[in-house]
Amino acid sequence: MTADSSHRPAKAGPATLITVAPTGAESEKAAVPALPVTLDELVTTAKECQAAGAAVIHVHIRDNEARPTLDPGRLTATVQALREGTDLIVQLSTGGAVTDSFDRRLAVLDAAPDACSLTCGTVNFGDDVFMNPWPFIRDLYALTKERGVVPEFELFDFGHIATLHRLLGDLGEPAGGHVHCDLVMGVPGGMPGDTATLAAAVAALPAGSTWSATGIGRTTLPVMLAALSAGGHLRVGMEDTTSFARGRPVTSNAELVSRAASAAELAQRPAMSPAAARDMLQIPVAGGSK
Ligand code: KMH
Ligand code: ZN
Repeated sequence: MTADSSHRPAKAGPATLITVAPTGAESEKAAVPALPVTLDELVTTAKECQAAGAAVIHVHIRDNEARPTLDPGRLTATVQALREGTDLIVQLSTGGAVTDSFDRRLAVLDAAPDACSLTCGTVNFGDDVFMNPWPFIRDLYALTKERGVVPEFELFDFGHIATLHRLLGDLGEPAGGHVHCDLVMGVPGGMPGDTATLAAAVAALPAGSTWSATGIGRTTLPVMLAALSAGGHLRVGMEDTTSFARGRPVTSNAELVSRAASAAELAQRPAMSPAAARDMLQIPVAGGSK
């Protein structure tokens, strides 16, 4: 892997990696009753999503009042429960909620997940600001390397791609040696979720990297279709959209994964198994060899 941007990113393999982001930190349970917020709900959702074609789960957790939390004990219990109940790659969010401190976000790695999100820059986030200054990005990346946790680079805007190149240039390759990115598109304040933007972003990614894309809200379908047509992978889930179609709320995360798996099948790049995803992302099975 090199951080040289003069080459195109690696072509995707024959299968499509589907990540499910089932909960997020923004939606309220009262407004979105189908949102999984308890550990039982999360594990049930995870099993359904694995059966529907997901290979990775991007996890935010909630407290007893269904508010977002980065409580270390809860995070550890969540990682364990997901490992016991599924084969999914467990990717904890280090983004948390916009109100979470940098220290709390770094401490997410104490739960020893397989993988974690790592956002490569600050971005306006609706009426809020999702803060990711360079020193924090560096510290978090250094910690992922120290702990052997594989990062997924979350890119909300083009400046984040430049920062990813800087990060790889300064600190070297990630744990596992493979760079995987997620283009998060359509956030109010970030890059728009359309085909032209996706194509330009993909062209700027580090050589040899793989990538997925997710479109927030109404950009979900355009981004999914653009990503498949460009050879990328997919992230879907109720973190990113709570509407399945105009006027029709999402009833479960599994239906979003099923729709993504059907689209991938149609593109003749069917959903990737968790084992194949571990191979692609260079993530060993927890407690064993890869
Ligand atoms: N909840 C957002 C403020 C991540 O998980 O790493 C940040 C986010 C990104 O969802
Ligand atoms: Zn997230």
